[in-house]
Amino acid sequence: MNNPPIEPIATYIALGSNLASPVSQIKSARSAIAATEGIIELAFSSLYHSLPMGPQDQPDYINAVMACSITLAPLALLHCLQAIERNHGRVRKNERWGARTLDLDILLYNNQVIDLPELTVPHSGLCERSFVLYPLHEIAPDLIIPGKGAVADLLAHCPLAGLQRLD
Ligand code: 5RU
Ligand code: CA
Ligand code: CA
Ligand code: CA
Repeated sequence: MNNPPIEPIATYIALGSNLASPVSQIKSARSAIAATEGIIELAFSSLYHSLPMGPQDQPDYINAVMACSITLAPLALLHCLQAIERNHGRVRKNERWGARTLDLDILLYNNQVIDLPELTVPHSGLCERSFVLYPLHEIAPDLIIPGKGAVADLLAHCPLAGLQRLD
């Protein structure tokens, strides 16, 4: 058996877009993720408008975070999310951290620490990025990040950096 059934796992997924109607991209991605076999949506944050971090010569972003219950192994989840990115017009460029129609990152997979060439969990940028911490805190205020501490404490040390919650 290549994919033995597993107990449902709590996972948090970050969504981001800054090309081709970002709000529509995020809403469509949410539907596509929830429609995937082996994934059930538990919670979805507000949408947030954010200034680009890293390379700044690109459009502003829309970001959000989704909590799911899943019965997929970590790499199977990653491959599902990459397929959804491609279906939303994501084109991989040589440029690192450039503009994209859709970016889906696995932030957490239960309390597991995963260190594979393709996948690092908890996500490496999680603790410094306001566009991840604020929506994550909105849907999981008591969450502890393995090896990093409480989301509430990380957030208290993270500048908003232009982040705005949309209604
Ligand atoms: C360096 C620092 C590189 C922070 C990256 C997003 C970073 C972004 C996003 C906003 C990137 C990775 N800025 N910059 N939202 N992704 N606001 O989703 F995040 S590139
Ligand atoms: Ca589903
Ligand atoms: Ca990202
Ligand atoms: Ca990514």
